[in-house]
Amino acid sequence: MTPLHEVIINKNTKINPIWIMRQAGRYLPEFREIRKSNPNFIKLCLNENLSSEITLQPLKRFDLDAAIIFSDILMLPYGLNQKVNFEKGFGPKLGEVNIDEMSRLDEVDFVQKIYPVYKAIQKVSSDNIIKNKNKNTIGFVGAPWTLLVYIINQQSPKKNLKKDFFKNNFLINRILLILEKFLKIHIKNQIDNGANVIQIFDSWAGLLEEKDLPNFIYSPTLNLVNYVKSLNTPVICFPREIKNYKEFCEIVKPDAVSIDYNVDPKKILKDIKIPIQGGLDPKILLTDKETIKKETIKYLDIFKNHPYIFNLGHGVLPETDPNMFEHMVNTVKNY
Ligand code: 1CP
Repeated sequence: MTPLHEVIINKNTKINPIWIMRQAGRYLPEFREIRKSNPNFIKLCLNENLSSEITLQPLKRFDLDAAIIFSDILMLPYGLNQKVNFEKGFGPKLGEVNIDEMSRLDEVDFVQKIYPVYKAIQKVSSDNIIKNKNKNTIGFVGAPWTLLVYIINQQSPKKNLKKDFFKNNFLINRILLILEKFLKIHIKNQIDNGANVIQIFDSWAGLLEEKDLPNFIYSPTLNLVNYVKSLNTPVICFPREIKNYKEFCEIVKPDAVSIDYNVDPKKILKDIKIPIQGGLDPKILLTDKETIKKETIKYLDIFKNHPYIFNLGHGVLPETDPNMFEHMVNTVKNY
């Protein structure tokens, strides 16, 4: 069994596997080199040779226990024929929603449009670095709520969330139903091609008020979690900055939960029984070796009698020095 499966399925507390959100990409010079000659991000994700190579880059440098496939949560709206562009210095820009066209889309056309993502998963999961070394290939999707945010807002809500976001209830409900259908298809294809853990990223869960959580987070995510479980694959949820992780876990029941860096690790340890992942503030990697070691060990100490997967509390920052990243990985491995 892989170390990740040992922790998630067998609740092993003796080992601390490690992988890092956004480990493939921005902070690595070998990624920037490829990116320089591939200005179109979507096209890069759809180039299975390059996207599988990028996926494996961090595993060639560091002793990580899993690869996360180099793709993006916005490949889903792209597959649904919404225009998606990534603009330098701005982030994602999405086109208008054509709900009738989206409703008519069939499974074959969707899968065909993003097929190279699945080919890349096949390549990664059968590579010797993964297969012979007992490591996982992590597939992922954006949670329905976070995807809805991008689809309707047409850009990151970090910049601004449309004032009339919730106005068209009918449209929102139609999109949520379409997302449910195609997220399941996307998950199934990733698993069929070699992904053996699924992570659901709900990066914008923290935008919602408590009264809206059942409708937009609990119910649609529970539905997906049950679907992944039915495919005998462990599922990790990352409801970033949600007001109440305990309630989320009791209702949605993922196999493991990833915590953000605002969560008090000692408190969550008392609140939550399922395996926990992550937590360390990515900004710690911008400090010095001593601080990195101290903060990394702090998390390992707190969770030493709890099934725990080491990770950060959000993605690794682009300005991170790979040597500092390595120092963190080695601290975990030598613990
Ligand atoms: O070179 C570049 O400019 C591209 C930067 C980049 C990269 C490397 C983007 C644009 N996406 C990715 C890859 C990516 N995205 C991965 C690959 C695997 C990995 O190493 O982890 C994953 C898992 C994602 C997931 C993703 N995309 C999330 C969820 C996680 C999170 O960080 O909260 C989100 C919200 C996105 C949307 C997205 N993709 C890229 C940008 C700039 C954004 C918008 C972020 C925002 O709204 O602030």
